[in-house]
Amino acid sequence: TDCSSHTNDSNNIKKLKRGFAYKLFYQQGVWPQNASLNDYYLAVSYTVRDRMQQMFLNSILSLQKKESKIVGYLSAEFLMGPHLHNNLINLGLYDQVSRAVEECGLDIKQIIDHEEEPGLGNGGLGRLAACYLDSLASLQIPAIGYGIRYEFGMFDQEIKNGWQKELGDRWLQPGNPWEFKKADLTVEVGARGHTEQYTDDHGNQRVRWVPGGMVKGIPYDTPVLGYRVNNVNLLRLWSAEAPKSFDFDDFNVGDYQGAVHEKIMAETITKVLYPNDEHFRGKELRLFQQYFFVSCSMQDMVRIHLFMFPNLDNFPDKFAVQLNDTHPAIAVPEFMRLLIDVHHYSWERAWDIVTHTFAYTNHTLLPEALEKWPVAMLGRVLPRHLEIIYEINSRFLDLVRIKYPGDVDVVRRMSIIDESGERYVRMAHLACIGGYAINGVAELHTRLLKNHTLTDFHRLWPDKLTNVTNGVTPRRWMVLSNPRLARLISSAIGDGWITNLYKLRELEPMVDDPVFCEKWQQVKFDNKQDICAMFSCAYGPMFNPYAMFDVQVKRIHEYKRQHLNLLHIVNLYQRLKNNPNLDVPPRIFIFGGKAAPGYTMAKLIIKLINSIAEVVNSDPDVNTRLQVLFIPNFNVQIGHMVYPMADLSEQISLAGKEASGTGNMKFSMNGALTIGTLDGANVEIREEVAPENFFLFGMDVNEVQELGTAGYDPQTIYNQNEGLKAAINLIATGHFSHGDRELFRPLIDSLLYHDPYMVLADYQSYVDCQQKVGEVFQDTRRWTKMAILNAARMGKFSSDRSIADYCRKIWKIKPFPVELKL
Ligand code: 26R
Repeated sequence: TDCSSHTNDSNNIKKLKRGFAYKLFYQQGVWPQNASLNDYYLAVSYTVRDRMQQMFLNSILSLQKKESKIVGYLSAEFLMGPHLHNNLINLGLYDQVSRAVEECGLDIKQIIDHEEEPGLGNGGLGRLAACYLDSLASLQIPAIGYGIRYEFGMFDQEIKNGWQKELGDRWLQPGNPWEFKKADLTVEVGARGHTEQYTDDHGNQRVRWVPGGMVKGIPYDTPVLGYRVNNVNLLRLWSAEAPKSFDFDDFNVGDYQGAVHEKIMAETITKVLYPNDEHFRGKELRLFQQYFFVSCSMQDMVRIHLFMFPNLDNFPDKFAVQLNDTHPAIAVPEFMRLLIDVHHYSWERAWDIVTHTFAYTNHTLLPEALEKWPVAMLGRVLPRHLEIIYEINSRFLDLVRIKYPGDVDVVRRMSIIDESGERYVRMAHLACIGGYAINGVAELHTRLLKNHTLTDFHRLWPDKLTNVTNGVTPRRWMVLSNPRLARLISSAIGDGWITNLYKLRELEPMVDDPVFCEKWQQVKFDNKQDICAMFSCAYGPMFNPYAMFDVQVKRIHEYKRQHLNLLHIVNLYQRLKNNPNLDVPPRIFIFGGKAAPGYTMAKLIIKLINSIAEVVNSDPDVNTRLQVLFIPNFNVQIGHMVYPMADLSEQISLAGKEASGTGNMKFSMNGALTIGTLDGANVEIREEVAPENFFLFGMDVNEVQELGTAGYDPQTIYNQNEGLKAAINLIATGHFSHGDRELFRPLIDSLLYHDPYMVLADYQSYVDCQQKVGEVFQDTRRWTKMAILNAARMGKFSSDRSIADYCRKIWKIKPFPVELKL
């Protein structure tokens, strides 16, 4: 049998090579000898795509079976990352394609790295959606991810003179081999205009929306493979186009410009992803983006449903629609409109269907991130929806008044309309009222939702709010990105862990096996060397793989406290300058992350990181033991290299601010230890790995709250802490800015006079904890044991567990395996 599988292999490799040649010739229109790397990337991708097609079409058929229930995952962001590598792994074709490519004289790594990643998301929320699509398919749950096909995804970041520069991300330019345009599934979406009452043919009084304009929504489908299963799910992204490519009426009356203008306006809708993370801005185009993709998606699901059933009565049995934050919450009034105005349901029956369809996930507690649209704006863009929202609200508030007679304050607090000043529509309230379930993304986060942000809703409907702790896919974040570690683990315990991450527990006894521990260290060392080699082009051979790699990669935001990390670095720098014999291990501090283009303070933090790097890295007194590196343009692709090489994972947000975090999980799975606060999922990570394997520091949520009410004064702390004072003064006096005392003043002033995220309050605890980290790192055996135990105990943080929780607690869906019929 060995021999025959060998012939199969070489047959397949032959077929793959023939496939490449065919695609080069007929698709790319080149001979192999003048094919570019891009031609090869596309030829290989199309060949791989062909291998998915049979399973893809089979799976689409099974979506249309009456017995299967489908998850509609509505998300304004899907941060998928590169497809080729992932598809090769999920198909089990990596080795064969790699050989075939090699026999064509090329390197599979080069081809994989050539892919422009679809960066259609900001950070945590978008990447979570992508991990969930992977797990849904792998667990054989029928699902469609619905979103927006942004022409420009997350901007590319360049560092110029230490500052962030944004560049447009033209990810579609080289051609996207993974999507299928489905022109025949085009839908129409209205905007603006007015509503009117009319009497229908049967004499019924009805309302209709007469939009002022229309756009077309064109779906582009990307197949989403599961890991070694026949189920393939669908990512359906909508692109906006003008209804007619040319308006002849306007042209004939001579308004050529007007006709072209209308086309441009329509195509603006899906042009660009808004790069604001956790800071809401009431931009009209953003509101329309949200409505556009939601309307397209709801119409699409209604179409699919009516293909199988005579009416929409049983829609909630066929679809569970998840709202990924409030960005798609306009789905609630949109579905009401479709049911009442288009399908002529009564209000009561429509409301019953709607409130059995939607479930809402909250991803943030930051008040400035909660979406609230000015009533006037919403009424202008979506007049019918505003009417429906008013009606939902009025009926809901009747219920509240019955439940709490005489309590006018609770009515004010729970209303969908915020009337404290300018009037706003609170999208979180709309989502809470319009769905049957609400969930937070980590135990602590859900508790805070119950006790603070959504406490009135929790009191009214005690069963509605539940927790589903986030998770990440071990296929991408271990198998794909850390092949050395995956091989080592599989050689020790088999490969069952890839689909059942709890199996990693079987690694626990290995901590006493010195051979295994040594191999573990070697993997980490090799991963570190890879990245050193990578950056030696830009920086020379300065990075030492024996140093501790201390990493903080995530969006740059004050609540995530990159500047707390920086204060420790400056403190360490000063201690090293003062005492050349200081007994600390060499460390490389690595940062990565993008700042929202309009977030001045975050951009200043990036400048400070790079300014400190410049001084520290060029100072021979310290630079053999302390270095700082800012990796530009942190994205999924760079994440693949970063998580596997980290020794220490920085998860240092102020307790109560990070809803969950998911980078924290990716680091631990790859054998990094965490220094962190009791925030988000850190709490559960620490619980799983045991407190002695986690470096905890800082105030907990209660202490943060108490300090806030007692009156927090950062200046007192500054005045009483010599080390802290010295670090801040060094920055303030221009040591890192060529003597310029003004450059970092906004940051210093903010810390000294406001410090909204209590950096100074947690400073000493952080520095002490870092001291302990350094000591443990010098005991290699101990560190390695802790790292192995961290990875071994990550079972809970597989997105497979999260999706299983959603299925059981919220969607009431069971797996629906697809048979492969050839
Ligand atoms: C512009 C505004 C409306 C906006 C607010 C917030 C846009 C984007 C966001 C992103 C938020 C919702 C987000 O990404 N939150 C993150 O979600 C992750 C997945 O649940 C969490 O791990 C992470 O803690 C949280 O910050």
